[in-house]
Amino acid sequence: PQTIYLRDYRVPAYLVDTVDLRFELFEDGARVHSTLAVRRNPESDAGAAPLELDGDSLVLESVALNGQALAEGAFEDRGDKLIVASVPEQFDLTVVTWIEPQNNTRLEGLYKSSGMFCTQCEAEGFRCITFFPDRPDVMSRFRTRIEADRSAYPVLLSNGNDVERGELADGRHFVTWEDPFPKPCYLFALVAGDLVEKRDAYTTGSGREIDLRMYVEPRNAEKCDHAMDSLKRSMRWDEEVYGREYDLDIFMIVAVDDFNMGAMENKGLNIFNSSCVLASQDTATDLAFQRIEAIVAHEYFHNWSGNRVTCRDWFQLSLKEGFTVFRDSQFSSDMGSPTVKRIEDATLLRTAQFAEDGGPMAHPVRPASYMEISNFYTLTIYEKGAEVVRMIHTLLGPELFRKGSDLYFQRHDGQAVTTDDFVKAMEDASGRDLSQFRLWYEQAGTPVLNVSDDFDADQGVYRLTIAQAIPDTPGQTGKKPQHIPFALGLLGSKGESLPLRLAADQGDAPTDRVLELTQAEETFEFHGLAERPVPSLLRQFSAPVRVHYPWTREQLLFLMSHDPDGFNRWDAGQRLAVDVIQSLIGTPKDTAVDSRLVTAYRHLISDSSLDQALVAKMLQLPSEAYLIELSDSADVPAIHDARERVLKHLAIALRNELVACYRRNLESGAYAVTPDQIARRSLSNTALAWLLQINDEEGRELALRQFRSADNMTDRLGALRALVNSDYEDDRAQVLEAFYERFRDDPQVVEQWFSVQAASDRAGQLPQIRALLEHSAFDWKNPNKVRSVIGAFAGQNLAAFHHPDGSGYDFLAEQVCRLDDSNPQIAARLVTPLTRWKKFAPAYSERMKAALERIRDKTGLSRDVYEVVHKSLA
Ligand code: DPP
Ligand code: ZN
Repeated sequence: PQTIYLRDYRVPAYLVDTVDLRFELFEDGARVHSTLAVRRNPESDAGAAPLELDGDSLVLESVALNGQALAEGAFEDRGDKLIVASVPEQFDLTVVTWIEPQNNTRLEGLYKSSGMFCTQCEAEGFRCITFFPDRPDVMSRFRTRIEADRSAYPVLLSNGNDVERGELADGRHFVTWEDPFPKPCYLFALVAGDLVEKRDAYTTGSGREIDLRMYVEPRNAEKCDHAMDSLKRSMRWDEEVYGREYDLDIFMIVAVDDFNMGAMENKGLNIFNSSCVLASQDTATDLAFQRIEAIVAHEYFHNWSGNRVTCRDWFQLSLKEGFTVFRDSQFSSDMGSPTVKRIEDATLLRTAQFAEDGGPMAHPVRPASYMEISNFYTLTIYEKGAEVVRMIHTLLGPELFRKGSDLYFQRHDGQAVTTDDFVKAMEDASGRDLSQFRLWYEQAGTPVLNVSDDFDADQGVYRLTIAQAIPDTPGQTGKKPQHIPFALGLLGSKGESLPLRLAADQGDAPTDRVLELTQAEETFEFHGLAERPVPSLLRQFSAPVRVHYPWTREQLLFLMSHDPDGFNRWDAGQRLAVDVIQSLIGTPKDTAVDSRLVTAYRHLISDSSLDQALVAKMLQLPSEAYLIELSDSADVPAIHDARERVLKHLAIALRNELVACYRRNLESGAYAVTPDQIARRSLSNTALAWLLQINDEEGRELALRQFRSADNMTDRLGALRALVNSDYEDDRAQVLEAFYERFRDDPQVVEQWFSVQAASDRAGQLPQIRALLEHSAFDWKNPNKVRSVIGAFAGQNLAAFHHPDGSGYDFLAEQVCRLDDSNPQIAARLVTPLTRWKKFAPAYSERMKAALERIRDKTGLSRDVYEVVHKSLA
């Protein structure tokens, strides 16, 4: 496979002003008639170059220029390109292709899912539908006519407004859609199926009435309310916070079961993975409700950050994804608990994105090269990209940031632009110089901040010295220091916030401030302090960096109870727990656990005056994945064992407090997804899980009762998970069986049932995983099923996956090879756990490497998997 470089970018030689599509949909295939109004690009110096269109898996039936069929020899069909050597300056090109959606298992382009036709065109799926300049800087107005059997496909949808419909011979019908907004072809969408329609309406700030419609399979008709409400909240929020109003008269959401991604922001016609949009109290957990709200918002926000202003090329992917993730996280923060949201975002970043940034697939937020763009829908592009935007927001403040985003949308509406254009708008609106800040887009790797301090008691001066270093990553060494917003506070011995007075300050000094780091090393002096303070560093996780500072356990305990910054209170607890767990790795079973950890947790569990949402987060011990990420040569079974010992020690010591906590938080009143209720359910289910880890009989009875009587999925699944992860084998089998029998007809719930087992060190050992793959509800063609068994096993059941005999690695390699032929995007995703092989102790890493080599040696490896495997072995 070829590597594509950012530096090779050239403007397109030809532009396409309009696209006229006609789809004839049949059971054995589809015929696509496409007429493009093409003209030479005045900004290109390619002159009368041949016209080159992209294609993939197409059967070409005919080509005509200005209505005249082209003879053999006037064009060349190379499979991945259609080349017309000689074309005038301006012309219509009509291409007819035949495709087979019913056999499309890659789920790119037009395919069938549960009997309906649907599309996924980002990034390069449109070329699987027809020959086209498949690049985001070619923006066209689309008109789409869909023809299909009326009884099997009564609903026919595409982007924009439906302008015409009618009957055809043989029980067929058609609908024509017109999208007035020019768009890149990756935003094209088509849906045809037997779907029920849920309607609602929204009135914009300027008084326009928008028709909101959801289309789902009839069995899901009762699972739409939450997404619809989330959509309306998103529309309101984007008007209030960003001044962005919706622009078409109709906004549609469709749910499909087979989908590679979470959802897709096609103009006016968002297509969602069912698991990211359908919810009811009985079938979806709190987590799912929150995720759905966030994803509906994300896709809706793309209408401006992505669709109205789009990417010039795929190296700029973070332009839309980083910005839109930032926007959806602001939204979620406003809808729920800001501190909890920040903890969740930072946890994902520190666990998974840091791992990516320290591994063989590390790449900058704006990559310089790729082989397969699908491999770059990563945590770095999305989550780190969002952190980069968030840092701009922190540096500019909310008002100037809004000025910057207004300027960006105004300046670039209708254009395909770059991350640099985004930063430039922020600079121009604020007057700030972000030239050094741009390194965040160019340099990969997680900056490491080493912080040291000293206190001069005579002068009352506290000096903080911060050194930054950015590790080497593939293809990048000797990096320059970055511009880092570093929020901090200083605490006095009674827990009071001390003034942060720098030498240059006049007047009152703040107790919370953001330092701007720009040098490899710099020292800040805080004046007027009577005693040595305890530093609270990187408050709110103000930058995606690692901070090293030698806090003592006493200081961490102090910050856990006194830091006014909720995020850092949580972080102090995490650091303490990490320290305690790490010190136990590889020690004898009876090594004592620091009793101060027990005291701290007792306080958290018992003091109901604390913010319960924060407490629910603080009670979660650092995950195995995070502990692995923090180590250089991980021995996973040893990490698993040490973490479990700490958990059991806490559970035994706090047994009575856990029972009391469980009872105190038992649900009363009607189910609602509010921060308060979410916290209560999280606390009671954590208590239950801990009690079952120590074979507590009362805990067992509470879990069984909760399983039977729960009126919502969070509690039902909480009880199920606690029992599945316990030593009560008979109960485990019974609840698993009962759960399946009740929900066997609901794919989203069956997926949860699969992953509870696959992620469990009790129910998810390799023979059991293999049995799940044989289960009648498992379906290799459905990405959600693959993720819920194979993904959950390799990503969450870490002690089983890292079995010392290497069987987990071999298993994963086998499944990757199997999936590579049918769905390369999903296969490439599944490789991820193996790419981290250098992180593990030699006995493990050698076997992981061998598994990667086995995948490498498969014949006919897809470009997707090829890139991941070869980069990992390089
Ligand atoms: N569907 C993906 C997202 O919304 C790609 N655009 O992030
Ligand atoms: Zn997105």
